[in-house]
Amino acid sequence: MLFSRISRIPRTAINGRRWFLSLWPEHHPQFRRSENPCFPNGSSFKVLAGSEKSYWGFPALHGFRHKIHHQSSSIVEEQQDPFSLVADELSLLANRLRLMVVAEVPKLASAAEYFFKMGVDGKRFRPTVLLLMATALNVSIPEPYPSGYGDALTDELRARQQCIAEITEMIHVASLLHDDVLDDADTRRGIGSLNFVMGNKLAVLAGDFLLSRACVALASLKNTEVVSLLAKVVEHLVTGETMQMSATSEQRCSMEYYMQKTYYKTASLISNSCKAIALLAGQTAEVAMLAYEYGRNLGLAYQLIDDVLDFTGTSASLGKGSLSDIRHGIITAPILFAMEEFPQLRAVVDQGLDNPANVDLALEYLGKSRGIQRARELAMKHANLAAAAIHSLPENDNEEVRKSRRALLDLTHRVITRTK
Ligand code: GRG
Repeated sequence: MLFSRISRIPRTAINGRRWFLSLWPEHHPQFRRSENPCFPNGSSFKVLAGSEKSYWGFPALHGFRHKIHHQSSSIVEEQQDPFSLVADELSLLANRLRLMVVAEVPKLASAAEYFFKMGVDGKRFRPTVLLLMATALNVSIPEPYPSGYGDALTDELRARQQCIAEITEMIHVASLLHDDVLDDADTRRGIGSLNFVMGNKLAVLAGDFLLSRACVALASLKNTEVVSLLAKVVEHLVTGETMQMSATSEQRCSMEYYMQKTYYKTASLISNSCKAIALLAGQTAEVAMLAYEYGRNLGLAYQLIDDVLDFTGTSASLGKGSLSDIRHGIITAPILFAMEEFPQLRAVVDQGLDNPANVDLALEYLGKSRGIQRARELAMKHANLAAAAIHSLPENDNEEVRKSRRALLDLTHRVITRTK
């Protein structure tokens, strides 16, 4: 079903690389530079090609062929793994990030680079989405432009959009560093958390440092709308975290409160960054809103599944996850749905989940309820809304654009079937 609308797009000539965006502000001198705008001195380095790892514990889907029907004929479109579609660019981005977080003081330098090292740089979910969104929103360059002009503009725009992906990743990692301090976590991404290895003070400072580097990169884009979008995201991260730590009993047991907190903590960053990608491309407010809606719903679906996996782990059975949320007294969608079926669960939660007996009792209620299933269904609803946003984008017959849109649709499916 995901591909139903794509199948209606007429497949005519492929435009090659000469895409153009309607409101390109060509009078701005900063758009003339050819190097990445995040690097004031235009640093250059080797590009590592190829995919470094497989992601998310998904079944390998590299290059499976997806059959879609077009008018009377039946055509086969290559469905690529979304991550491998941008693998080369992700490697480039990872290298640039390592350069962007270099600090003057050695101690700060080693703290700041900690989660940008090869192998511990996470799933790179956000930059993948953003790079795919950048291609998905490209539109063809009108013909009268002199030869080569369109290519230069396209490269400039791509560099600016890559910069958004880098900023987003820096904000994400900064929030992880601070989160681990607040949670007193001892592991992250399979290694010791930075606070555990270097102490709370350095972890907080490294987070601040990453934020400051993200701000400098953001300022270099000289787009105040994009700056305020991402500044808002930082506010949302802090608000979401504070909502979680200061919730009253009433708020902790409210689905509305949980969804708002989830938007702030998880979905705001990806949704507003998707919007920033659209704005840099000079897209209309309608398209920017669709990009935002895609990111918002994908982010919500992602977190809902995260909350399910905390109970189930890779298997479908309850209690196989880390149970980290419930043991920390964090009430998530599965428990909230279980509470609707078994209101007596509220008293168990209120008695305190620092008591292991109450955790066991809560899990018992959850097991008897449809909580896990309903949380999955809610995730599916948001994944479908994300897919609907992609289907609503203006039609485009460029093969690269179509491929990226298919990859974004594919991600909506992967987000709800992931096992880690
Ligand atoms: C310093 C910006 C800043 C904020 C401070 C602590 C805090 C306020 C906010 C915490 C926000 C937070 C860490 C939310 C969790 C978001 C989340 C879903 C993290 C996991 O993301 P993955 O699965 O992780 O993409 P990887 O490791 O793959 O990158």
